[in-house]
Amino acid sequence: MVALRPLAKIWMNGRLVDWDKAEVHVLSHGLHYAYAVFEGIRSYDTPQGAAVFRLKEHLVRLENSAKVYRMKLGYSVEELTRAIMDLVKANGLPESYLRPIAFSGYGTMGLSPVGAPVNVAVANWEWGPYLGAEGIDRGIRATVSSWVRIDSRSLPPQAKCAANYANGALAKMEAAAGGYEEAILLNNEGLVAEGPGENIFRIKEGVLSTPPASSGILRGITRDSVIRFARDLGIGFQRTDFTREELFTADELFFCGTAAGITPIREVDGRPIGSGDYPVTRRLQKLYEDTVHGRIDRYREWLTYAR
Ligand code: PPE
Repeated sequence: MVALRPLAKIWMNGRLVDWDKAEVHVLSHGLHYAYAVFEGIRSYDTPQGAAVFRLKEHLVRLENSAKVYRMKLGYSVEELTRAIMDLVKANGLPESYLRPIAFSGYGTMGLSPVGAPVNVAVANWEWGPYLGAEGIDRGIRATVSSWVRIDSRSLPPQAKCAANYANGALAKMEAAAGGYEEAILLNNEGLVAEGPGENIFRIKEGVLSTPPASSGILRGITRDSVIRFARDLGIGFQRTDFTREELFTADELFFCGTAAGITPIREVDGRPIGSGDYPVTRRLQKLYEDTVHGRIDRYREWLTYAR
């Protein structure tokens, strides 16, 4: 959670408006039925100024989420790229979290959004690491949730729809009430899926693994970057399901996501994970930090500089 500190502007339906003027009606369709698809993106300070990490991939995922929900965004990836660049410049923060969102607006009521206008907005704000800077350093304590992850027969997890986050919020609140920092959700098969806002990775005997897209997860862009890093660093990697008990017996576990970065998990349901150091996780964390901050030529194509 973060307390929002207003910035100057929000991009809304084609133009930059003052932060306080970016309002919607209480009878907006999407508010009632969660007919909203969104993204979470970050800009980082680099030696060449503010740069947005893997912007194209995030916007393509937004397009795909909209497609699943038969939503017409009305803006192309190029137009949204321009909007995001204009916003980053207007608000002047080199490092920020960016939230594009498309949702059904005011005009009709009833479950079907057909006939309701689609609103598209992008805001940004200052947001430190999702699970805390201390979490990145020391690791966090997680619990396996009693809530089961949504699956593609009910609510397609690969479409980043607001509705999915009701499932995540139940898990997150349950974890917090039990004194844990984050939840791990299992899928309908009882296999590990992901966190409410993060993908999960396991390391055992030097081999990195993560559940496949079919396990009921959002196909994370950070997850994809980590897989590429593993390949480039020569770390063994498998896309494979794992069970709850394989969490407990891992040498290392970590969560990853745009908001969370790469955050080690030091304990699951009271069981310490591995020896408490995270040698493989640390290598990936360092490469990730260097990459997003534009310090590595090899991954420069993942950065879009604000100009
Ligand atoms: N799974 C879920 C369910 C998820 O929401 C995220 C992003 C990820 C995996 C990681 O995806 P990616 O960011 O592309 O690597 N969660 C966003 C935070 C959600 C929230 O607002 O809370 C994020 O990290 O931006």
